[in-house]
Amino acid sequence: MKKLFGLLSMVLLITVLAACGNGGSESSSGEGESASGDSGETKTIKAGIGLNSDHPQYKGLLKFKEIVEEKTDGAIKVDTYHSGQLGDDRSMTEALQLGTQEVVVPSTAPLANFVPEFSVFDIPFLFPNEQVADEVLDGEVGQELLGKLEEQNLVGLAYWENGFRDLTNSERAVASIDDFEGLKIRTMENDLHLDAFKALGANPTPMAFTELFTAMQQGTVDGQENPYATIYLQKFYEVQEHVSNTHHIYSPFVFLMSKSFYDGLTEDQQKIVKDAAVEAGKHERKLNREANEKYLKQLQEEGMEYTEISDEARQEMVDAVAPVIEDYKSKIGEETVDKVYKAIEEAQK
Ligand code: KDG
Repeated sequence: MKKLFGLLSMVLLITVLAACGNGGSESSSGEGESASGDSGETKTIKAGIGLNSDHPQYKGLLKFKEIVEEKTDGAIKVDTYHSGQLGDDRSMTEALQLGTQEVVVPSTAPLANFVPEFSVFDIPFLFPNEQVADEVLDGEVGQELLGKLEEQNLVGLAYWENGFRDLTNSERAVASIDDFEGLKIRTMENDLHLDAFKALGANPTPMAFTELFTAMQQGTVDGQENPYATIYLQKFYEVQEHVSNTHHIYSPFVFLMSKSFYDGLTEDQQKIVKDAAVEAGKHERKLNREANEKYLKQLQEEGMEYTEISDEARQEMVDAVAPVIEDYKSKIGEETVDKVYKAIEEAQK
């Protein structure tokens, strides 16, 4: 009897341990030996983003899941989390460093707190359009920057797109630099963003995306800046009245993986996750561009007042932030800044 009890306890213990190894995950793909797996044990990727499940970023994440689970025959499964369920960009990135989360797709702006060179993409009015951004990011200098993440225990697998950021607020129509005066604007947690908004005359506050809606609703801030897709899909029109096409910064996303997790994959699996991140990124960029194009109209249909920024007014903004950019060149790293400017020039030829 004692022996039988001992045996039963052992079986129970093994079952519990196997379940823990699965990370208590939500997805239900099969376990077992696979062509791409090394030991037959299923590996689980917890992938989180701050935006909600309607956003193209989440659709991109689902595409990544589909490719990886199919190509590894279920040896790697991907559990996806949206709306900051796992935290904000910064805390999720820290979780990757600690090895308690495997994937996050943050904007490059908060990532500059980990690798300062990423702030090169926070230079206002840097990219003229998405096509040039693609060439620079997917080209030599963009890939070189991804390489710098390794020192931070992170692996940058691909760039995705957040997009050109536009200003919204609940106070007044913003048509020129004068209209920024005193506006309480939430920015991402990034010093260059903060200083650029100060130079425009606004009163900026850095804040995690997960706190933004409530801050606007309660009037802690008057406004924020994000691409139209985010403004619409996160229903910011419920708490914001004005939108202007400031297009002041192009935000890339970086598809990040925890280095300790990546290093534990077989070579085959590393290739699969890398290719999947790139492939899913192409899908995400396409959906994101379609979304940004269609949602300005829908924002107006929801009652937001749209103000067009004239070329002249935009030039005034460019001039106002120029000293800030000068000041940041050495903080970002002159070499990186020069390389990016050169790559932009090349991409326009
Ligand atoms: O999933 C991405 C978001 O967490 C965030 O990067 C969105 O642009 C963003 C912002 O304003 O914080």
